[in-house]
Amino acid sequence: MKYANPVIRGFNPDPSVCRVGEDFYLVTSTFEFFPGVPVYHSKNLVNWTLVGHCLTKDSQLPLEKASPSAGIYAPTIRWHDGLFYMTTTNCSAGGNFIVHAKDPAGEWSEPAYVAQGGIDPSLFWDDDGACYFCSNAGLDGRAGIVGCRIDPITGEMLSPGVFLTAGSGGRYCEAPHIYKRGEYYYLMTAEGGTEYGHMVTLFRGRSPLGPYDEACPHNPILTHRDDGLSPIQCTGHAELFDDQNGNSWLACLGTRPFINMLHHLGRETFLSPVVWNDEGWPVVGNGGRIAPEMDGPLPGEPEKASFDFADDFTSDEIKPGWVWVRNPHRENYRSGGGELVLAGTQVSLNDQDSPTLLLTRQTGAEVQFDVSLTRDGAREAGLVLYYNMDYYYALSLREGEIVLCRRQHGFDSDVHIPFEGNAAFLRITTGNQSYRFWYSADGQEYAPVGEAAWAGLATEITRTVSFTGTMAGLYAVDGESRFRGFSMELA
Ligand code: 6LW
Repeated sequence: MKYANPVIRGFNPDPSVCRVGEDFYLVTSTFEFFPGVPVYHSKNLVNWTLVGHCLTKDSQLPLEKASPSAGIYAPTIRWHDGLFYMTTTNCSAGGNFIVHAKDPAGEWSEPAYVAQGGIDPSLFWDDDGACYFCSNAGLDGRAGIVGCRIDPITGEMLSPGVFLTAGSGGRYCEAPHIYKRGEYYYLMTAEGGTEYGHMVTLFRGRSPLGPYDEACPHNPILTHRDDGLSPIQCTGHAELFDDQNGNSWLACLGTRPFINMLHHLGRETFLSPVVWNDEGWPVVGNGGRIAPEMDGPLPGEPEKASFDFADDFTSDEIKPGWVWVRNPHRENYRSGGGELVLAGTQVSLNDQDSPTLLLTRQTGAEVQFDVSLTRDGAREAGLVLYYNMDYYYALSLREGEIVLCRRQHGFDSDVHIPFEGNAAFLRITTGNQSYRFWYSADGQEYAPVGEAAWAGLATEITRTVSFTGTMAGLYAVDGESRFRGFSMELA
């Protein structure tokens, strides 16, 4: 059966998957955004529905003053004996922890913190019921993967950390996952860093804590590092799993650089079929590469997928699919009756804090965003393309003017257009690798405000290392504003 990659579009990196019967659950990392760690469900591995988040309470996910691309790093989801477990790292507060739940849609437990450091924690249960934990903690000055036995409910380490592997020679050996297959324990890692040299490597041994001294002869089992012309790049950080029919699959992160060597939609989730060779090693996709269109024995017929998003604000709840930056002040967001009321505070989009800002992932490069608003008391309110507090394009309605602010880490450029009135329609379209910004008084005739390059929101141009992707959002500063009819439509 043919299907299209990526299967989950927009900023959704570090996929981890578990299966319960015929149901698959997938989680991704969320950094400074809240709620943390979305849980997607699928029956056919191609169409994924957001069913909830693992970290929905401030007590589970303290993000106060979290730096951009700090917060929640790669998660692992597992199911064992009637319970779901998710382990991840809060790089801003507390380090590695495990939460558990009966229902993956929530609620999940409070975090059980784990003493072992490093990022990319992972859990593995052996046939005897013993649970193992591994992360890229390094040991005695040696970088690499370290594992121990653990109590997954309390987070208590039940054995000292043991060095499992340093990888195959690439930098940043991380993303460890242990699997048992036949007589072997397999340890999969990512190496090379999450950028253009990213890769997935595999090792095996005879016990869960190693030694993992046999490397896959065709390592790396997945990489696009030598395939600069591929529309998919940076593939790595993967999960290997079987479906109910015994077919194997790999979910991984990758990027779509719509501009040469620059990507602005974040790292996304891709799927590849896997076959095992006679020596007991997996062959991923097309000889270790994946493609925008692939063919495989899916466990269910794929349906035509839509990656559009819209909200008419008729629900009293903030609709799933919206997220906040850092812990939100929930009283500043009111949805219902066809309107979203945002109560702006003194916190602006530039602050390492919690502005009044509601965001959704941009899922395609060619896209149109629309919203209308009435600026009641807000000093500034509008529609923003937000990468992080240092990189965004904000189209706003202010007293007597429409303003486009293009923020580039201290090198801002603004366009000001006189506009009388308290209500406006705002629109963003795309063309020639740029965003185009528009406004209208009546929702019929739109006038241009200006343009901004996609490249300005690309991960590769951020001044500090960043791991996230462009989101579209609604915001207000210093007073209230009412929004109606938000939509993101892909071309
Ligand atoms: C993640 C690490 C990685 O924890 O990037 O690409 C880090 N892989 O495994 C942030 O997503």
